[in-house]
Amino acid sequence: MVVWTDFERATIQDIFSKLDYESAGLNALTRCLVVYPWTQRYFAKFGNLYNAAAIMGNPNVAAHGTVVLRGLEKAVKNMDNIKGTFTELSVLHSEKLNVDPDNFRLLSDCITIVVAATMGANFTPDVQAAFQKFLAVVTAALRKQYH
Ligand code: HEG
Repeated sequence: MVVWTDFERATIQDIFSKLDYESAGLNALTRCLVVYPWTQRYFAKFGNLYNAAAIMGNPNVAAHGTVVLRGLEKAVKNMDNIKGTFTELSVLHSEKLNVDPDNFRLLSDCITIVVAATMGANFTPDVQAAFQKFLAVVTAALRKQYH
């Protein structure tokens, strides 16, 4: 089981309590689809992903960015059982969506960049370490049902 310090717990709760899910979700997913264009293959039904402007203005990308962050919120609320919380989501990504699990880290890094850009100087090295630990645990949970 993952051990969280009080600082880590407080930091994660604090970041999510202040997060604007709509804009952070859109910005993180857009960044992922632009910087790692092969991730677009999973979102064929989203319509026009032709270039950065099209991705940024695509309402399906915006909606899905928010869905991802709402998914992360579940982990924030269940920090002592993230693996259990994401069992079904892991099966979905593995067996139905066939998402290459390496992509979890790529999207996680995009989320980190967006959060860092929003927090500015408050995104200290300690805060960064706590946030990246949280995303690493989420990624491990999402990978768990792959075989
Ligand atoms: Mg995934 C669906 C969360 C990474 C591709 N993703 C979903 C859903 C959630 C979610 C909550 C909705 C599940 C449902 O409808 O029951 N995704 C989620 C998280 C992360 C992640 C928390 C990692 C931080 N997803 C991820 C990555 C890809 C991907 C890296 C592909 C590059 N997700 C994906 C697709 C769908 C979901 C294609 C289905 C979208 C749809 O049908 O609208």
